[in-house]
Amino acid sequence: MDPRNQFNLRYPRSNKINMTKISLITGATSGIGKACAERFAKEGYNVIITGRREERLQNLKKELENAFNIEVHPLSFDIREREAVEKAVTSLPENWQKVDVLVNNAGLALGLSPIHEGNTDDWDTMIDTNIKGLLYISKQVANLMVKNGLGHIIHIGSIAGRESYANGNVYCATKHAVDGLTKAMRIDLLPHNIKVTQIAPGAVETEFSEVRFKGDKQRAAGVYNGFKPLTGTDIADAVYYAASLPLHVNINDLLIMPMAQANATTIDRRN
Ligand code: NDP
Ligand code: 8X3
Repeated sequence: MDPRNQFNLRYPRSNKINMTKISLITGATSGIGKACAERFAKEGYNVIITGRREERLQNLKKELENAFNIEVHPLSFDIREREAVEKAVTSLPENWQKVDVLVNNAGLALGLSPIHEGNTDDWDTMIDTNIKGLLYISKQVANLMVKNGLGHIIHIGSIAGRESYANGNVYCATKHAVDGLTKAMRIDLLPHNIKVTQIAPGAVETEFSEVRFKGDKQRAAGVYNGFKPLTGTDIADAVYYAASLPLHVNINDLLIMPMAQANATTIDRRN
């Protein structure tokens, strides 16, 4: 059998074309995820926003509904808790179950230490959030997409998933895992008309470094000294671009860097 024909690809039912689309964005309380929620809402999507900080989710819901005349469904849970993730997705009201786009963005780095001095609690948190959390929500939402016969999963990877840098060991490993899962999921979900994309940024100025350095704002600010980093909006633009392409086109992978950053560790800080 010609392997190109093995999936008997089906295309979306025409009655879906004019329905309001839904995007589910994890980690929408800050940074890249918040910018993605804003961008999809601006484009007329109804959005499901997730994160642990309930008050921020409620504020964002008000803001987006007022600004863009769309609907927002906030879901507050810790993505590391498998049962909480399952409950959140399986209890979505029926009109929120046709998720067109899942943006797997929730994630973090904690610390920057050589392997023999690493904090093992921090390792667990990064692995549980960036890999296991991404898997838990992907399984649940992919199930909905398989039922719908269509979908798009977009992972926020990182330059840290392409290169390992000094003292970044476990964070870099989690983002290498996201890279591997992007490729694996694309294969598994191909027969179900589900696209899988990775958007991998270099330095983006968000709360990321403040989280990595556990509230040390001065050290966090130093990460972006002397050059113009990317913004959450720059990444949201790329995420939306990937999501907006025709059905037959998929962006497999995009590596997006600030102009001043050549690779994970070479940054021109003369400005
Ligand atoms: P922020 O710290 O600004 O945002 C992180 C988001 O992840 C928050 O909304 C946070 O929500 C959510 N999150 C973290 N842990 C959990 C958890 N246990 N359960 C649920 N949600 C969680 O950082 P960024 O916007 O920069 O990071 C977003 C993604 O981008 C991450 O995956 C990061 O690895 C990646 N990235 C970032 C880069 C950068 O330079 N900033 C570059 C490359 C990739 P809450 O705290 O409310 O739960
Ligand atoms: C975040 C970018 O370079 O701090 O993924 O790892 S970096």
